[in-house]
Amino acid sequence: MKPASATPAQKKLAAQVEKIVGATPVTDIHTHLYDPAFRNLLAWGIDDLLTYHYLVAESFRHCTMPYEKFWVLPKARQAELIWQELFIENSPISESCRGVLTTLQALGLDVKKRDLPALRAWFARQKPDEHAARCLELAGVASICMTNSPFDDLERPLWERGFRRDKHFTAALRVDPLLVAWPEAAPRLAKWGYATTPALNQKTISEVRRFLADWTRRIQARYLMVSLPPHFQYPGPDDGAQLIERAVLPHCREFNLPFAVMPGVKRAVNPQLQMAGDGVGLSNLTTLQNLCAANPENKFLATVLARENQHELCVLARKFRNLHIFGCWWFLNVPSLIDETTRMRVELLGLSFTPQHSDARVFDQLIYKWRHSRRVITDVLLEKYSDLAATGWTVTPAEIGRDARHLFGGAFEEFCRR
Ligand code: FIX
Ligand code: ZN
Repeated sequence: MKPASATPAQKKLAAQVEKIVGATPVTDIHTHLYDPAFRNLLAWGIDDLLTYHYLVAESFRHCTMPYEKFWVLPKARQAELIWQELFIENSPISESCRGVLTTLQALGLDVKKRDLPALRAWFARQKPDEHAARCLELAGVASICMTNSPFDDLERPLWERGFRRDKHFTAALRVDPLLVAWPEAAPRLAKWGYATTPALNQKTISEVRRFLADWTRRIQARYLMVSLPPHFQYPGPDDGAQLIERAVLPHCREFNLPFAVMPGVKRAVNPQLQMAGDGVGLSNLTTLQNLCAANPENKFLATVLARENQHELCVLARKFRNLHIFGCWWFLNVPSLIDETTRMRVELLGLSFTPQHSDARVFDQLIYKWRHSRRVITDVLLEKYSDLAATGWTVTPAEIGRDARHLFGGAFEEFCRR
């Protein structure tokens, strides 16, 4: 908020930062969106917005229906229940609910009517390709990195068949099943023609590397990625740590790709909530420290789920130039925590990090995720530039533009190019 007593110079700076940060295109480095060629996996429109797993979890704060009865309902009926619980019977003030309204408003819809059938009718008239282009434009997003898993039975066949890539979408090779569930992954690799055994002997390791190389080439991966439970340890005797050491890290060095680690998720804390049932735990970041220290030729991207880990993560990034931290992930993606986290990162790291990714699963969510984050990032930058102005150091519009481009993808690209 601009103080009423702001001087003309302060007002000018505020207007410049607002305009420049607002207009800087974003490279969204982690999403769960797909290239339009993945027709069956595309999620967009009001019912997908309402049945987002963030909203499912919130609706069960109110809904007393047995979980299993909810899950057998068609998507439209689930959406109606969530709408009723979270928007009609309560004011939609949570970040995820507000996000739906920001999105609808940006698309030109009148939210105050609270008319779900009218919203549905509007979405039914949209052509998916045109709608997606409009969402990108309203969000100011230039490029989207997908999450691509060879272990996903819906996704894998399309990659194997091949398709013409959309220039807006880049790919990231997701390897969770390989690293956190090796006993189940090993026979799957064997079925796909890789001579792997559950025992991590030399033959198996070289076959895992062949698998990673094939998929890296096939999808043109920008990085490899894994989410990890809070207690994950590296180095260690466990399969996951062994596979990282002997297959993933040598592979990333060979292809000069970052390895993205996302520690802190406790999967299926409440399995009855299905995808909405994951939780958070405090991670032992000594694991990340060990990864960075023992592998200076590797590059690591990291985002950590627990708020309580954020300060230690910043300090680690000060110590290791092969570590690039990014995003306010999932439960951190709320304005108060984006503000706190971004402020701390700027104060400790300057501009050498990527403040946000959207994690969008529904195309329309790009609009709210980026509008809300842009607002907070703008405010943090303005405050920091104002502090500089108080010392006599004024930033030019060109410098503000350079800084914003850096935060919205430039720093990430530079890190990848190293
Ligand atoms: O592991 C991940 O990439 C997480 O982002 C997801 O699993 C999670 O469900 C999500 O959508 C968070 O925003
Ligand atoms: Zn994600």
